[in-house]
Amino acid sequence: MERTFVMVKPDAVQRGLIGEIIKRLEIKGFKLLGLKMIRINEELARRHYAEHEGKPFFEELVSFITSGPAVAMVWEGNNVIASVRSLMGDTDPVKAAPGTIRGDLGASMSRNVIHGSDGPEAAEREINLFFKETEILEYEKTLNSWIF
Ligand code: 3AN
Repeated sequence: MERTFVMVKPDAVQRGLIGEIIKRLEIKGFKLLGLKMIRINEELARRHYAEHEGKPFFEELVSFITSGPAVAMVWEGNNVIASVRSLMGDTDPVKAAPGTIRGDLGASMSRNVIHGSDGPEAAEREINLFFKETEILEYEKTLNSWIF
């Protein structure tokens, strides 16, 4: 089954939104396989956001993402990558639809509370960047046949 990497960004940790964000993925029916609180260092931030290097917002993005603790997670489910992207909403919280995580909780493009992989290659790359294999748990959820 498909897996994705999700991060509760430092702004959301400071605002007390960890539980709210996890709840939205949990009640959708996805399975949490790995979770840890981390303080991202500059090297990891630059690798994670390598595709944005050179863009005007890149340095501010690195500085923001390293500015405080974040919560890194691996989630599993049918079409979990696209589904998490739609739960997240548009990158710009002003455009994100009400009901989405960014639409309800986000304030600005540079403080948009959550990251989720944007495709299968990114998901694999990001999961490997943040998690060791032993930190990802495999287990059965008996409810799965009622969800998918
Ligand atoms: P998404 O997180 O929706 O996949 P990306 O991959 O385009 O969006 O951008 C990665 C992150 O870079 C965003 N989550 C956001 O924090 C930041 N970002 C993107 N575009 C801008 C921008 N124009 N100004 C400030 N920050 C931006």
